[in-house]
Amino acid sequence: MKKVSLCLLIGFFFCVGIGSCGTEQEPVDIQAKQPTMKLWYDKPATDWMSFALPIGNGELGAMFFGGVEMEQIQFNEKTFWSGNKTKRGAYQNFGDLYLEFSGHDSYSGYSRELNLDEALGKVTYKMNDVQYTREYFASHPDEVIVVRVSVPEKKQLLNFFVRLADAHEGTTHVAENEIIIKGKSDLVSYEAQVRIINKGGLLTSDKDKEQISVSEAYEAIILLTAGTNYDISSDNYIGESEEQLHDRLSKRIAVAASKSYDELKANHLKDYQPAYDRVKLDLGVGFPSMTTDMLVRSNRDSLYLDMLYFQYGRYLMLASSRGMNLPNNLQGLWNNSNTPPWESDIHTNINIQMNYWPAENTNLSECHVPFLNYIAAEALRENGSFRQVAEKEGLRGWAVHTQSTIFGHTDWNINRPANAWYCTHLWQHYAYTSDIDFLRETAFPVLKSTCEYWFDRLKEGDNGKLVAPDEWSPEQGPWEDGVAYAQQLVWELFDNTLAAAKIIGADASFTTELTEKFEKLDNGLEIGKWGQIKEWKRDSVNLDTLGNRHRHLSQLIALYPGNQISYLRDKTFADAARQTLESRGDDGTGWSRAWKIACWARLFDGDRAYKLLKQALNYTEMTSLSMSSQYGGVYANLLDAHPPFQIDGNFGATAGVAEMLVQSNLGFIYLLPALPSVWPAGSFEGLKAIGNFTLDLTWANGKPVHCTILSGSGNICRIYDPSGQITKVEDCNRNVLTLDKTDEGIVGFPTVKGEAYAVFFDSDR
Ligand code: FUC
Repeated sequence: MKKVSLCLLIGFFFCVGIGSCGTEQEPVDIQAKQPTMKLWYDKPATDWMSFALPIGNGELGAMFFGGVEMEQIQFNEKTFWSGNKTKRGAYQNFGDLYLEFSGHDSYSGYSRELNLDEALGKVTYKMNDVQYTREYFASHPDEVIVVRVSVPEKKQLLNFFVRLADAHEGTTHVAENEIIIKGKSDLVSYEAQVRIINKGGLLTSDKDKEQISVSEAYEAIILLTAGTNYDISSDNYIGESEEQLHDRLSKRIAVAASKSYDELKANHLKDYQPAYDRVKLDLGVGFPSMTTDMLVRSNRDSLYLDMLYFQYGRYLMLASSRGMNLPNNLQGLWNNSNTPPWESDIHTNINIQMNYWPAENTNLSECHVPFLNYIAAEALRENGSFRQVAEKEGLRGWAVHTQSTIFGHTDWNINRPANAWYCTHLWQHYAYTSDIDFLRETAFPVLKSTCEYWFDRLKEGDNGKLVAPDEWSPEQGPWEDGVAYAQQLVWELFDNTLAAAKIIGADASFTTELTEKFEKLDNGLEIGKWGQIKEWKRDSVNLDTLGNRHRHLSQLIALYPGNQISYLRDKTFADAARQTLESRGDDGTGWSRAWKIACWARLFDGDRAYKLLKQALNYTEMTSLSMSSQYGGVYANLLDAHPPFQIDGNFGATAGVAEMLVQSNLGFIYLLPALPSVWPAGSFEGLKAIGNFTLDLTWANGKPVHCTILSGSGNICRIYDPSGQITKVEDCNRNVLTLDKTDEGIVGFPTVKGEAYAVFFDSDR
């Protein structure tokens, strides 16, 4: 900090020349030249799942079709669920906003796009020589979805009807410039409001037809907002009365309506872009001339598609996980059914976790927080259902079943190890941010309570080690003691909690018990008959066979997202993990393919990880539910296909790409650990490493050339450099640092919080 001001005193130009300190100027300015990131099409969408395009502000989301005569904007809000504390229920479709442009049947030059750089949808076409333009965005600061329809030169040619359709049996109220729908589900009351602001022309409302017509305008702004009276902090999950909900939404839309379109858009960009722009990826190719559906359908080898799919995951994260303390669900935020597959729920045996795999390392830590706060709220809720699951078994702590809802309801097969898996997310947030207050206040109470659950639950197995009794390997095989899935997750829990206990200085009796139990714990790593990581303890389980292509990789938790298996730790287990992955095959449901990207990246096999990335980008039109491993992939709108649409595969693939570029899970940074041969040169900006380091890197011929590391917390920085490629590290004043090198090839240097360091490489080595 001091050095920043000194630099400012000396003068900006001098500083640029020599490099300065702090975040303002980096010693080596790496600029990834990422082309425009945009999905685009030359036709309107005809199918919601595979063609419509998603926008969202973290809580409120919509899918726009871009129909010319009839625009359909289906929308959702994260808290609109059926069900209650005791009834499972499902995430609900909220409704549709329709804009009907009668007579727009012969048009030309149609384009429909979703620009990720601006989180902005756009539809343009020409009719009778007039250009019609629509823009769509979901504003986080103004809490509304904004649609603008316009024609140039103030030609008063806009004539269309606006309707708001409730996906339930609520009431509709039409006033001069607004439409309101409201009603009640099992527990929550809901309401949506639309406000129309016309420039030129006039608005006429038709109460019978429940629509408003816009006539002879040259511009119209349509604002949409929606919500329910759900409140996670309340005992019964309900906060406001219906009137209070109505007042809140009315105020929200009135404030938004008082702002100009330019102001709303500027607010949106100012909010979105700083977060999205933190990370850039440049693989050396430009924006392609073909539509996105053609790209994914017949040009899957495109490197642009790799960058786009990577950034799409980050876009979807910002669009579905900000604000309220609820995680994005199986479909993130977007759902057009009142009976969606698996209730579009919070699914605990891979899906919800995968949704957050890219949150920390792709520099969207704040998007992780809604999930983390949800975990803390439910795990520690007095008399909450998660605690009751444990209580019923006579245990302390908490546990969940495989399915769960926003009302704490949890059912279907008990999934005890999920509590440990959830805890790894709490720990990761600390590991990446070094936020000790978060660790002490939010994470640790949950970690401790979860450990207590397992202290009570574990028993001594035949091998004298502590094993989790009666467990399942999702989602196949028998229930038995010491299943790899449970052991490996409890191992991560104990490992993380012990580290946390030391950092915050937890009470000695707990730490001692944890240390003892950890030493006795079976770590879930055993090699089986065909050289695999065993999924079950007993050899007689007839599913633990070569060629079992089951979609879950539960016995490989220790490889990814866990940390026990690595070629840098123990070759035998890494080889066994490879054997297991080979046996599972390269197909799978959408999320299964995505998981395999990260697994191969952890085995440092870039080309195989890349093959899986392309497998994840397998074009499909299959929208009905299938458990078969052949149909997984993506739709034309690049939403992941389980099938059906399930967003975990999007997030998993983004995390997988990040894992190919940087890993930091073993106590040091490994740059380009799994670079595929098709990415020989490139650069990235802004990926995060554990210890709160932000990395920019340029590489050529498959090797690092320059790296800039911003130290967010002043931790010691350690980089894996087995072949001695690092020639020097300079601080922001170009002082060459003395490096500490270990026999294992790890180069370390102390850092100062807020300062950037330049790492230079000899790429001939
Ligand atoms: C898990 C998976 C399924 C599906 C479901 C939502 O149970 O095994 O493939 O993704 O979650």
